[in-house]
Amino acid sequence: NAKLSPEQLLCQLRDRVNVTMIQRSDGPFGTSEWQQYLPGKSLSEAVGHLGCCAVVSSAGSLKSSRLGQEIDSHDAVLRFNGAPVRGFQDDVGQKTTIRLVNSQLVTVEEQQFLREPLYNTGILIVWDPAPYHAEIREWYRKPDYNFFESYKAYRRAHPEQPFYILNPKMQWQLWDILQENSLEHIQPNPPSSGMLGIVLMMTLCDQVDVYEFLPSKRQTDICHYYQKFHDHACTMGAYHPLLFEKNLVKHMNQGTDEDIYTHGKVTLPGFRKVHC
Ligand code: NCC
Repeated sequence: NAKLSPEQLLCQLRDRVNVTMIQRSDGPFGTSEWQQYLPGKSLSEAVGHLGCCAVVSSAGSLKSSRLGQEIDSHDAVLRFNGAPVRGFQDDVGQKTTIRLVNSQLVTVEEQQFLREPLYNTGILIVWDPAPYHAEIREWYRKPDYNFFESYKAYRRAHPEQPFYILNPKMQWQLWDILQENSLEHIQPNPPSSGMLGIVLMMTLCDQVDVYEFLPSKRQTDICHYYQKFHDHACTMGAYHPLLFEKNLVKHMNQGTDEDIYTHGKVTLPGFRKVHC
């Protein structure tokens, strides 16, 4: 499963995955109505220059990890979907700089998304599965979940909180690299929020420490650290090509296997630190 060296792989990711947020210049978002909703500042302006960043997966293996302090010592922390910090600080920390959420959560769990104070901290980014290499216009007409009205409602309720829409082109640019670097055929579904978030942070930070994406010795069938629900697919993948994502991340790890085993921790360089 190692067609490219780790260095070559990092260069491919840096040069072929275009991580951008939807802007006014993106076709259907050029209307005067959308002008009021899309944030005025770019994401990089909103976060500034970030040194060391942490990506916190939602895996059950974070439970009893006591990684909270280490996670909070980073300049920025990325979390996913409805992953809480209240009541779990010892294991996952309390800082949330960016929260990446999927469009299903924003649409289907709309009432909770609009009401739950958990979402009011940090910068929000929503992503939606798009058809393979679709143009923005085509995706806009047929999103996987029609989250746009819920996005607008949230923006009206919280106009000061930065809230971006991830440009969907990135998911398939990343998927292509996953496919090219695995021997098996991968189902054509977009990468998980976790994998998208890792690459997002590699564009913003000098270094990215990822926690419990590659499971530690605490590996468990419990899906999330914040729920009692058991499902092996959460760690291994069903819809998302999670196993392939994890293989790719393992291949690029600049930390030690010991750190994976004890802390579930992988260290990746930011793209600014990658020289091709
Ligand atoms: O579970 P989820 O993911 O929110 O987890 C966020 C990311 O953490 C990594 N993870 C999670 C659990 C685990 N045991 N091991 C892990 O490595 C994954 O990288 C994952 O992406 C998603 O990717 O958006 C997902 O969202 C949930 C769900 O929609 C949200 O939690 C909102 O309720 C999906 N679950 C279902 O639809 C039932 C999940 O498949 C993917």
